[in-house]
Amino acid sequence: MITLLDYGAGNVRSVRNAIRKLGFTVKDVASPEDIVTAEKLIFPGVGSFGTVMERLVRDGYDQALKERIRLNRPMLGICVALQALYEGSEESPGVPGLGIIPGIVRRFSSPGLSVPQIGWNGILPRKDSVLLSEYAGEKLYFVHSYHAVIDDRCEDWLLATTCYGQDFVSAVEKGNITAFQFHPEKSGKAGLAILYQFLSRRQDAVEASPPTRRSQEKTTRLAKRIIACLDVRSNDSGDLVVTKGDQYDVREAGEVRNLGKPVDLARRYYEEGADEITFLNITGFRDFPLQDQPMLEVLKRTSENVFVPLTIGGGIRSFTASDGRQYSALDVASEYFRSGADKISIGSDAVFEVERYLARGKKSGDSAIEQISIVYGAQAVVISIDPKRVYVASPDDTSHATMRTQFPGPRGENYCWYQCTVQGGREGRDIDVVQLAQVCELLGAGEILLNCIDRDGTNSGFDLELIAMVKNAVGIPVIASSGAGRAEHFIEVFKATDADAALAAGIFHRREVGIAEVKHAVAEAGIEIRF
Ligand code: 1PR
Repeated sequence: MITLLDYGAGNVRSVRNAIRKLGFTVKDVASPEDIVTAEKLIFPGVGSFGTVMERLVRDGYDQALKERIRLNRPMLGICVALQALYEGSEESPGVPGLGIIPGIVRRFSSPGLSVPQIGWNGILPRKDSVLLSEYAGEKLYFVHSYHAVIDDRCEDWLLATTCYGQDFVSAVEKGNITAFQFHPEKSGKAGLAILYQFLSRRQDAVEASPPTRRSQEKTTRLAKRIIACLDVRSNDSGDLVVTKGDQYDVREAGEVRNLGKPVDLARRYYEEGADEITFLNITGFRDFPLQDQPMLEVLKRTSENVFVPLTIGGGIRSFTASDGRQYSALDVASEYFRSGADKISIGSDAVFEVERYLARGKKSGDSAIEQISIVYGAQAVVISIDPKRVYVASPDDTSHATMRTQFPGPRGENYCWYQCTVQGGREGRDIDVVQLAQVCELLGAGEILLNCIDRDGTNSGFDLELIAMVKNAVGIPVIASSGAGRAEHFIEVFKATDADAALAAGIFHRREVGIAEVKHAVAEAGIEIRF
């Protein structure tokens, strides 16, 4: 029996599912007493440092955790839970942490580094631990903007370090208390193997730790991610299907293309090695997602068997239901997180919000991006952009950010800008992709999913000019999307731009190119990848 500390701040469903998948039963903490007495406790850290600490204090859980740690009863903390063991964090100045480990958690700030760190990185074990005894050196999934600093005062806690711009603490352990900055429940089979050690180990096993496998490597590297994307909608018979458009047109001979069932395809991509899976509810803009039970069900069922990060987009905005009840974008996002999503992606609503920001000249404080980012952390908020090329003869012909293109327009125009669209590309707005990306970053978004309507479904390769332009304009990770047709296109996008991840749909759905084939080709080209 494993006890789970769910304080309602995010996706705890994945941890719960991972524990169940490994054959254990889960009990929820119902009182501070449960925290102290549980045989084994998992403390998943989701949300911002301030939100986590506020909820712990509100429920009297902070004191109970301190007591449990004093008694050295087995506990595994994940992500922000590791940070909560420290005295405080730059993320939430003035909010005290549990103060078990000396020091303040800092923000990543090396020049040129995408923040948050999102993706698969390695760890360098610094001492033996039962939990890492089966760890075979694979990469594990990290998602965070803040990190614990290596400090002589914490030597007795240091279990592993990782490099991202600088070396930081990626795991701590003392006696029966362990915490990881990475997410074992989202780290595929390698993560589940580590989690299993915690779930199954005897309480006295720390003394008998077998040696942890040590890498010859002196550093670790974040891998470029390969993401499989599933555009989902109901077909004309009302079944929820994975579809795929050509430049966003998903109908063929009048029918919505049906490329498979969402849950089955997601599972297939997990088995084939996808680093993340993204679901886009492509008609979400016109339906109210909380009434779209099948979509929530897809997420719930997928998260039972898929242990890599899941992103869901489509329809994340405020809404008034037919009974007059108001739902905020945060309500919609919260339901998605509760159903198993790790990140949500906002499309149309982000464009409208940026228009409001530009008209007002300041933040409103109540935009979907700000609200969700404050509660769940920037890393949980992805902006899905659907841009289209607009050609101009000269940069003077528009007020938008233009670039000289290698692919002149129909009338020989040598310049273009990228117009943002809403409602699945149906409507263009007077706003360009650089404005959108920069304002969304300012409002608290943690990642950009950069589609391209001109390239979508064409198999002609990513729009490298677009990707380089956006990546150079922001400090958050950018996922290159649209146009992948061959494994070489992935090599090209990682060599020609600083894209953090590359996403494809059509080639994977039609089995034209496999995820493993892409990964091997990218690795052979000398690019860091996770297998
Ligand atoms: O506006 O917040 O409701 O979100 C709607 C979401 O649905 C947006 O993320 C938008 O990109 C997406 N969407 C809407 N309509 C379509 C459509 O295709 N008709 N799909 C659509 C966008 C684009 C990619 C695609 C890549 C890779 N899909 O995600 O998967 O282009 O494809 P490829 O590898 O086959 O070239 P909101």
